[in-house]
Amino acid sequence: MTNFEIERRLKLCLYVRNHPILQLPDDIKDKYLVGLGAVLSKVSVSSPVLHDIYDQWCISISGHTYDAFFPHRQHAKDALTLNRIGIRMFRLTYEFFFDCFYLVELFNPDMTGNVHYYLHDHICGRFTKAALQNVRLLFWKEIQHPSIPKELIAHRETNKKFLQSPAKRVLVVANMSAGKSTLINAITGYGINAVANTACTSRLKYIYNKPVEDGFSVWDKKVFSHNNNVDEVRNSECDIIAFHFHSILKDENICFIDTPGVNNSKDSTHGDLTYEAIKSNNYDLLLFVADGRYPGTTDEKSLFSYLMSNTKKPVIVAINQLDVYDPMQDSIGQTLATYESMMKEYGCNDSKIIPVTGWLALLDKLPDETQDMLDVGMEKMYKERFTNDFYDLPFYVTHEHSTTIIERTGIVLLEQTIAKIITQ
Ligand SMILES: Nc1nc2c(ncn2[C@@H]2O[C@H](COP(=O)(O)OP(=O)(O)OP(=O)(O)O)[C@@H](O)[C@H]2O)c(=O)[nH]1
Ligand SMILES: [Mg+2]
Repeated sequence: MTNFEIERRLKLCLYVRNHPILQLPDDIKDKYLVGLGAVLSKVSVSSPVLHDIYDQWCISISGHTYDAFFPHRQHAKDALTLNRIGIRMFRLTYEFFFDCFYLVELFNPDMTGNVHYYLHDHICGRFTKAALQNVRLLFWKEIQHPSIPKELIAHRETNKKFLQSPAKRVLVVANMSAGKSTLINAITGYGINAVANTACTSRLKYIYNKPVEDGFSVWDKKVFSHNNNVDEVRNSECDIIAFHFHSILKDENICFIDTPGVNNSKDSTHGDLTYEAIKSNNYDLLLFVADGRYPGTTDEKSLFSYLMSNTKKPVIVAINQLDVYDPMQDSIGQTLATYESMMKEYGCNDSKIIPVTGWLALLDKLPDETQDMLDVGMEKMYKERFTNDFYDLPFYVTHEHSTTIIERTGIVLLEQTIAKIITQ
């Protein structure tokens, strides 16, 4: 699979909340989904990728998979026969044809012609050919027919928005333990990245947004899987993951790339990976995470100087970990000034600079019931602390006061700034 195909597969949302057959009795659903498997496997020559898409669709509709992904003409024909509930007789023609075209289109948009050919020549009878033509027109010429269920059309539109083009990429770089992984967790709203005090991230990790809530799709050691448990995903060491962000960026076709800290003296491959990624310019925006605890160290200056000589993309400087500052001893204004002069020194005049605390922003976004007691206690204590205007982090840049804690952590301003740059 190419990188774009992997990305496309991961961003796919297959959870369908309002499929018209959801409320029907099990025997009708079973007949329908078994027939769907027969058509999809025939048209795709039993592709494992489409098999997987089909399984997700079945789970979403009936809660389980079917052992039915093999060519079977009679199964396909059965799905189009009349159903009876009480005195009501009906055929699920439009729904069935839509699903056949749609799932094949998600697998490979060039193959919808095969769907039409197979259904038209081998499956349809006299009562169903007109419906087939009407559904075909949607996938061929985007002509909508009133009998095609609106909720299914909406599902397709949602996916289309994200599948047509590659995601905008934000490369996140810093020295070790500046808080890159934590900040990405805070932006996405899930503790998806492993975080530690010691060198933690050892390779590039791609984190994609999905258009709607649909669990976690993971690409791990060249295998695709789907999972609903964030703890399992965090421990899976996967390289690519997609889920719906809990963020201002939730509607953006966007991907964050987490990188290893560059100044790991024990393992220089970490730095090499990140330097290569910076130099590749294969991203749309670079997010430099500065460690606010030690403003402008030699290591930080050296990385920043490398950036300025090697990137052609816009840069945001997020000064992280400002929650550790003490109003009696430290000055956030002073730290900002240190970074502003570092940026000037290396010829960077148009970068945005944003003070943040990724750690508190993440705690604020995570529901209490998913956190341990210690974090809940810390969150409470720090939220109280953040009522002090000293910790109104965006104020140091915008000079406008924010009221909510989440705004005060700076994460909202950071997300807004990212959105503005990638949509320009
Ligand atoms: N107090 C505080 N701690 C933070 C913040 N952000 C990160 N940390 C802590 O700093 C340590 C390092 O955070 P990581 O997110 O793993 O840092 P990283 O830059 O990804 O580190 P590497 O992957 O090893 O380069 C962890 O113990 C985090 O909990 C913050 O905003 N405030
Ligand atoms: Mg990390």
